[in-house]
Amino acid sequence: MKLRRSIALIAVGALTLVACGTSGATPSDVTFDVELIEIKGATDGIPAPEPDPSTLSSGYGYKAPGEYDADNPDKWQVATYMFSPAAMTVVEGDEVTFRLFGINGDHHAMTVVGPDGSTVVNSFDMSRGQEKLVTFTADQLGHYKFICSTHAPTMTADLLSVSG
Ligand SMILES: [Cu+2]
Repeated sequence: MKLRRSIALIAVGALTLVACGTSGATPSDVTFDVELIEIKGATDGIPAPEPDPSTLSSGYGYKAPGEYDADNPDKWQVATYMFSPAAMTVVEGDEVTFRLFGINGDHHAMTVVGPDGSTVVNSFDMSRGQEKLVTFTADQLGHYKFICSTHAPTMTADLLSVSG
């Protein structure tokens, strides 16, 4: 009888731990400073890339040999637009604010898509030198995608919403 009672108490304790989750984090307000940037790399030390990177994404830039540097016909350059940071984590239920700042690129058209594919933040525009605040509640578990359609498909950021 005592053994059965002990087993029952252990089972209840285990179920309680599972039901309460593991991290104990509670939803709060979270702000991420996200910059819209462009990074570039140039060389004349290796052959030019094939295919032309600008055919792979509107987020990739390419200046071919002869186009990049008139004084050096072998030199070429690649570039890409990105969000920095591009990977963020929140607790489900957090009120998330992106404080965006446009550093590179004259124009970006962006949206936020939820884990279920629904639009969480409608498309909005940003220009170089602008700061903009975008706020939404991360009320779904999983990956939110922050997408720039001007430089798709490579200018994206990922916000992972985890269980508290
Ligand atoms: Cu962009």
